[in-house]
Amino acid sequence: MQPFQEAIVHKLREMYHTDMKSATTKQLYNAVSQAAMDTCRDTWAQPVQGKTACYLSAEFLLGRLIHSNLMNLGLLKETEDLLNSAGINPNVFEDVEDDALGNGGLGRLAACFLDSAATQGIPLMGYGIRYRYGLFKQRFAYGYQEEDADDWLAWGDPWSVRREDQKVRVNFGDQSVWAVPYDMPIIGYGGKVVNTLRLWQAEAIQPFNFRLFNDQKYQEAVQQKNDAEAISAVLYPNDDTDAGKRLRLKQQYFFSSASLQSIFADYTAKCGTDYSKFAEQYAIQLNDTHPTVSIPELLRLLMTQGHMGFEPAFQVVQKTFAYTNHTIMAEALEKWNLSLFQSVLPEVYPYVVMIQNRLSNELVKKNITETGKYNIIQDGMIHMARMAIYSTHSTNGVAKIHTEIIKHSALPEWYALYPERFNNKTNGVTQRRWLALCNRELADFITERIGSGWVTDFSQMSRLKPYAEDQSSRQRFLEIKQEKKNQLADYMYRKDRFGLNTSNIFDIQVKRLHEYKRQLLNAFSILDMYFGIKDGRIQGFHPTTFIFGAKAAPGYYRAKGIIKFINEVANLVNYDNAVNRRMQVIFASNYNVSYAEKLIPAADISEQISTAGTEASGTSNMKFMMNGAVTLGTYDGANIEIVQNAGEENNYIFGARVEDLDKIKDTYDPVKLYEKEPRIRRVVDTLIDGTLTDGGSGWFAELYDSLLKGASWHKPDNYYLLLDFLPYCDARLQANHDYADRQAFAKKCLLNIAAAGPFTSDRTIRQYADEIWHI
Ligand code: GPQ
Repeated sequence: MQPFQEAIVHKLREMYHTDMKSATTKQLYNAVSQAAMDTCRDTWAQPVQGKTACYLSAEFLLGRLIHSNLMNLGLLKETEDLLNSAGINPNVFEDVEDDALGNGGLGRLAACFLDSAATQGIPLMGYGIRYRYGLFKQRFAYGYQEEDADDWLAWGDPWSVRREDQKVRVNFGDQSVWAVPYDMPIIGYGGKVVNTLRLWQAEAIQPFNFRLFNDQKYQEAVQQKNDAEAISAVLYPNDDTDAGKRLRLKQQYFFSSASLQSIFADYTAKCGTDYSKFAEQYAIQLNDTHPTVSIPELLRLLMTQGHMGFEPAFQVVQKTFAYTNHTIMAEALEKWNLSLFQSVLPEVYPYVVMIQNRLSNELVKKNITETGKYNIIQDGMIHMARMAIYSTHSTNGVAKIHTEIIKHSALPEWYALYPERFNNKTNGVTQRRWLALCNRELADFITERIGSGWVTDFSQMSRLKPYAEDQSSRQRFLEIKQEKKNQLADYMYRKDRFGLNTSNIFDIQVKRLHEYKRQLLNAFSILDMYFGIKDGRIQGFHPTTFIFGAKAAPGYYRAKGIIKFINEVANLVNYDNAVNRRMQVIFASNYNVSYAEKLIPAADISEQISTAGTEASGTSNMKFMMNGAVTLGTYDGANIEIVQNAGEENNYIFGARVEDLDKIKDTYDPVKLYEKEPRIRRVVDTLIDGTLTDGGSGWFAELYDSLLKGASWHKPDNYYLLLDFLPYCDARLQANHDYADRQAFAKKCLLNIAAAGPFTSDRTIRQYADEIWHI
């Protein structure tokens, strides 16, 4: 036995008095994880030399850790051999809960950044919240989404270390709590560097009040404990929308203050009490505006504990912080009600006022009299993005088009004032989780041809390009794609009793459910194909399985209506014997990171169909690309950079572009399109003509109205579904037609894989380190 295998056996004995043969999955999971933790403890304890970057984020969507950690430590194979030799299926850990402390792209990006930084030896510490319950689990009941709490701790938490000695106190207007850090090792590939993710848990200062208990006031006796724990109890399930809730503001200040206090104490221990050089030791990146209250918090610490004057303290703040914007959608821009902010954070509010006063003076100096667009405090609200842009030295977007939109249409007044602050950092994803781990067959294929250097240097992927011309490589690629489809089919059968037809094209759209991402457009187009096949209008259609995966925020009723609609479309199609050998529609429930790792490698077609100008970047588009799917998408977010690199001729781009939409936005009339085009009318009418039923909820009629009548807060069809409908259907049928030439299609896929080099988060994080943090 190898030493690590022995360590696992030893852990089983020590922790559970058991052995490989009798251990439960949970025991095995904890023993293997603990044994792996032991191997990296010494490396983890190494102090960081020089400047540290801190990534503050309300979400870290890590996904399941056991396989990635074992892979990065080089212990995956040994572990699997041990399991095999004990007669245990090496897939056992698939039953282990996925870690879900994030909503979608923003949280997953943070996780990719941690992996990439540790792999490249960049000292990056993550700071966030240890939610007791992560993102809800999704079930369908009669086609409606239902939510259950995500009790991720039920599996234990072997990857965290509670650091009781490092807890700090966080004060609100009406309560004071402990923030207790739980540290997780972030193990770089090769295991040479181990960074830290620090997640804060809220706990009561006085968990139990005996005086109240003695007075028989049982509820009141535990009130403080309940109120404290409420702060880190649950992740807000909104993606790309501002909840604006008191508890949410408490969460934001809770982890911001705890992190800043901890960083401040580290600086003091290292450099003493001269805080003027703080920014030479720490760079702090704000992942969207959620941690922006860190800005007045650092100011407060520098001025009260560091005894600095306002101006020098502000200089330090500005040099320390940088801000990443992840959306231009108005509903996501965070604003806090002034009186709410004052009552929750009375000790912080004065520092916000000081920042506002400095801004006011600067605007006067620059002769700007129209200050309404700039003011941090305006109309009874505190504008967090304004505070973030004003008080930091860098504001970045997450794809080229997104950064241009920020500069020229979302925040042009700020760009005019501080053009030098604005920069782009196109997102990326880690090829270790999203290729090496989730698609080992394709990873081997690549390594056999260009060596294994791509695992840590993804620019080497371009060396695959010649193999796109090689018939036997294309054949092998097709075999691998088939194998991944078979594996997905097995998995989905076990999970949901879906019977996927694995000889079909797999056409997949997986992401959060949002109107701007246009899952409804996808469903309409499926209906159009369904009618077209039935009517004989569509001939020579290559059988296709359409797969959706998406969670809707529990309070987002339109999104829930769209889920119900897609499930009804699935019923209609799947039970119609006239078409169901040619089409299948599947809605995978509880889509999450682990599900993505199964779905993405099996895809032929990657659906990226957001309205041009709405998806800041997108990151699943990159995951699909590196797994050899072609993109069927709009000219939006990182799709643009993807197809520019891989060739438009190897992808399927359709629909209106930002410039087109700018021109028509005041005159656009979806009703005209609806009246003119029978195919549009037919699919839209399924919302109200009884073809499909919403079970009396009224949701489908509401969707119908959203397209043709609008609502008090938006114009009809504000995401231009009807405008892009026919071009989308055409592009989709073109891809379907092209697929028939399997060799030619495989060539497109291979060219996409070979062009994926720039879309690694290794490149992205290197750019943050070089251009923003100077590390
Ligand atoms: N994104 Cl503002 C989220 O996942 N949640 C959010 O609250 C906000 C943005 C996404 C964004 O929609 C995607 O286009 C990006 O690729 C992703 O952030 C990472 O930047």
